[in-house]
Amino acid sequence: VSPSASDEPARLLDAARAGERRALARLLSVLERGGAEARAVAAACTGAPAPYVVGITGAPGAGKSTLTDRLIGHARGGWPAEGPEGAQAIDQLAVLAVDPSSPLSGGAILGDRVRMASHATDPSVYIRSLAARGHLGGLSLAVPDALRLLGAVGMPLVLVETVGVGQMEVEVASAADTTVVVLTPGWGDAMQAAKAGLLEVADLFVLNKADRLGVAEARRDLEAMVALSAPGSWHPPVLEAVALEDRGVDQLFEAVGRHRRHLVESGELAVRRRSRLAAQLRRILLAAVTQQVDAQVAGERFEHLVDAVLAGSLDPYGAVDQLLS
Ligand SMILES: Nc1nc2c(ncn2[C@@H]2O[C@H](COP(=O)(O)OP(=O)(O)O)[C@@H](O)[C@H]2O)c(=O)[nH]1
Ligand SMILES: [Mg+2]
Repeated sequence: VSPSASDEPARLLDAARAGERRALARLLSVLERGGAEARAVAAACTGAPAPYVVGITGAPGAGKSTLTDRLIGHARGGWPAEGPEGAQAIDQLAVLAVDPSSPLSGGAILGDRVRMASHATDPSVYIRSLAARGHLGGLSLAVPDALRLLGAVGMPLVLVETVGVGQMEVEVASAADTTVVVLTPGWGDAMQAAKAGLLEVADLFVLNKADRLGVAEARRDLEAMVALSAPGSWHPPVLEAVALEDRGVDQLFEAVGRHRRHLVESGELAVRRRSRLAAQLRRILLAAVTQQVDAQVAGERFEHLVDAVLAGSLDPYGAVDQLLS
């Protein structure tokens, strides 16, 4: 029996669950393209466990990819032992490098691949770049779909690196369970982050390139700004790291573990995930409605109504009422 098109996602998902990376890569490509096929993949992932998602964002060149590469190494040791759950193994993990700027994921991601090369041969680490190729709703829909898929194939942890600090990057990064904002001790870096809206979404700050001058000043500026933002039950710590030399990255992973425990114990993880899901449903609805509107506008009836308004026999709102009825 030859498999029908509708069997394809389920078959690929089974293969990906069994560890076939090519099947996983194909499924992610389907999600990037969007459309009916992507919907079938999303449906096949129904009920799958969610991975823990760590977003890593910050200006280009801050050292996100280098830091991510080092984080992989520390994460492979499992979640820290403290807390009610005790030590938990992380038997495999995925890294998604998300690039909203280039629809065909160009040079930036290639450089990232090189900087994450120390895990290239580790079969329990899956590294993939993701760009939205015509996915209706763009990356804001493709990323959650990809995360659900990675959970469905058994990834307990996903690190999501975004390339820059645009609005889309902030949106993607803040859709993580723990959002890490990477800054460097350069003049005005904290100010830039504040402008990009990064201070509000940060759960942890990392001052990377702490081997450079100006770390104390950068910390002072940042802490002053963080103190001004709304106080919650979690106070975002400011950590220092030299990713290049793997300094401070173990403390960073420990802090991610502490934040995760805080979210679980306070019940905030469930609350956050629910509101994220609500936002996703809203975006799907918006995309669907937009598609319907575009179809109306392209139709003959729409043109007739424009003519009617032009001729003075109908007002614009009345015309739209007719379209909606
Ligand atoms: N001096 C110094 N350079 C670093 C450090 N971490 C990364 N870099 C360098 O900064 C550059 C940009 O790093 P990359 O990880 O690609 O940054 P990304 O664009 O944020 O992903 C590379 O040349 C890295 O080698 C660090 O801790 N100290
Ligand atoms: Mg990078």
